[in-house]
Amino acid sequence: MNCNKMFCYQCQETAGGKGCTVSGVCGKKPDVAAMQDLLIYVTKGLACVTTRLRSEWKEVGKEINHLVTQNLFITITNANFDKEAIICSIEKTLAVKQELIGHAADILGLPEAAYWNGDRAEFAEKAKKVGILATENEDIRSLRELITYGLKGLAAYSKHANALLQDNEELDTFIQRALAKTMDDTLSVDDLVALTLETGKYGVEGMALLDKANVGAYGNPEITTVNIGVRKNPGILISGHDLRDLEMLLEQTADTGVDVYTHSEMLPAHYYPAFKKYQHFAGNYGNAWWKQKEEFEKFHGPILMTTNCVVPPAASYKERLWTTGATGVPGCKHISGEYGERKDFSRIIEQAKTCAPPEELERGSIVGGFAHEQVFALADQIVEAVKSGAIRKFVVMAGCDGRMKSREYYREFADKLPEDVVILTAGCAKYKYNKLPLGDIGGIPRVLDAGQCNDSYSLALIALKLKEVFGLEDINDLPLVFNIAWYEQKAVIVLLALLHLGVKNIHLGPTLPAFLSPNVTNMLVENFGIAGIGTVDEDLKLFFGAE
Ligand code: SF4
Ligand code: SF3
Repeated sequence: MNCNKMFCYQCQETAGGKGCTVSGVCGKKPDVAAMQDLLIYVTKGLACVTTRLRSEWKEVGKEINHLVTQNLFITITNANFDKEAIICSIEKTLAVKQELIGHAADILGLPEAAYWNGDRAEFAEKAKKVGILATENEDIRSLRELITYGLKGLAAYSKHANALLQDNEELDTFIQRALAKTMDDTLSVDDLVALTLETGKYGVEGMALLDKANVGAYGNPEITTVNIGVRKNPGILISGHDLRDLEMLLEQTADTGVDVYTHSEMLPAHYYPAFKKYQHFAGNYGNAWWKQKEEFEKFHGPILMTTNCVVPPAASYKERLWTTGATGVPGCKHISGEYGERKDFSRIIEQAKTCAPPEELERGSIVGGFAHEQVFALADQIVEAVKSGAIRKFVVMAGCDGRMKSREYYREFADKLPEDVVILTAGCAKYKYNKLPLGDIGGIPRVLDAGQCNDSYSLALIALKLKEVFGLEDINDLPLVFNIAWYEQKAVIVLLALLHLGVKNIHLGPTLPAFLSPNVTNMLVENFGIAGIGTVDEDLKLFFGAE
């Protein structure tokens, strides 16, 4: 199929709940969307080749695994808007693929993506033929995209672990095998459903790998009060999910008179013991990603985006926006650095020294750090509160925040929860309610924040621990409901991981993914009880029997 328009429906804010065809609601333009489509295509081609090489017992180097995960990460919503950077990644991938294909003894049966080669003059034409709509059967397309988006989220988590020098060859092998299978026209709907569930299994492994990497490097998160006001020094704001970048920035800013603030998904960094020694680690500034235009303006100092979510910047602060890793914005400066290398942030620090201190947005503090070990340490207290009836239920409200008005649902839902219900959260969804005065139950805060979206893994471990403590057979017998907000593809791998762990009846909102075809939606409803959301009052009644 030759598709002249862009087509992207990978995130929750997709235009009209169907697909972005003229320009992305996120700001992605058609030419960038086309290069992202081609990058996915050539990466899948490379994955076909590496999967064949592995089947011939040939080794595939770590740098190839890293190239695959980096390419997937680049195409995540709000990560990279820099067409030239994406074209360079396509060229690099093609060169690597051409070299590797020569090592295969047998190349029969490989799809066209494995062979295709071209130069940049041909990229735009080729991209028109390899986008999402190239798969005509809507169920096959739906499952291929569901798997691909899950793999993008998994690649992101895997890359963060790689940055801390933790690799899992089995995980990379799976990512590439699954990518290759999305190009295999002989696979049936049933085969792809099985692959979707297998992706969830590796989702758990990927989050476990990252958890191990984070805890190994920075210690177990612990209960922490984080300042949300400002100090008097100039500051650097660091956003995204990459803790290794934060560590390097904190080291390099020590004794420079420049403070470091976290933004959005970087907030949970404050919960790790290793970062507490930095006196200039000042607090968290602002809210979830989608408010960044207004908040970055007021920050006055440089902003370092380590991962999604980047909103294309206004001219007024573009000079102060820096990217690194998989992120990119045309016209913004990018800090490079390979795994294990020290990134040089000196230019950002020099810029910070010339900037005014951040403008105060709010005052006070928020509390978090309820990852698995911290919650296990409180287990007796929590179990007692459940047994005595002081805590009636838990509600998992992990996931993403976003700009749609319909997401006000989550603030209202949290606000109206019965007072004997505790929220378990992770990801940037929490900004809808983490500053509400929800209080505590016998000293246990009613919002228990485990950390970033990948720390949903902690929530799963906590649920499994409660199941064990209460001697239950099935995780679904716990006094626990799931009301998850999604936006981008990391939430897709979290969802698939929860399905793999046997969690049923997850409510997903504010809307169900546009990439789920009616048949695939039915499959998820029938097998897993997946549902959307209703009104706040309807859902409160459904979950808690409240009026
Ligand atoms: Fe549209 Fe979302 Fe794709 Fe951006 S990432 S183009 S908003 S579907
Ligand atoms: Fe947020 Fe982008 Fe998903 Fe990591 S920063 S949760 S949306």
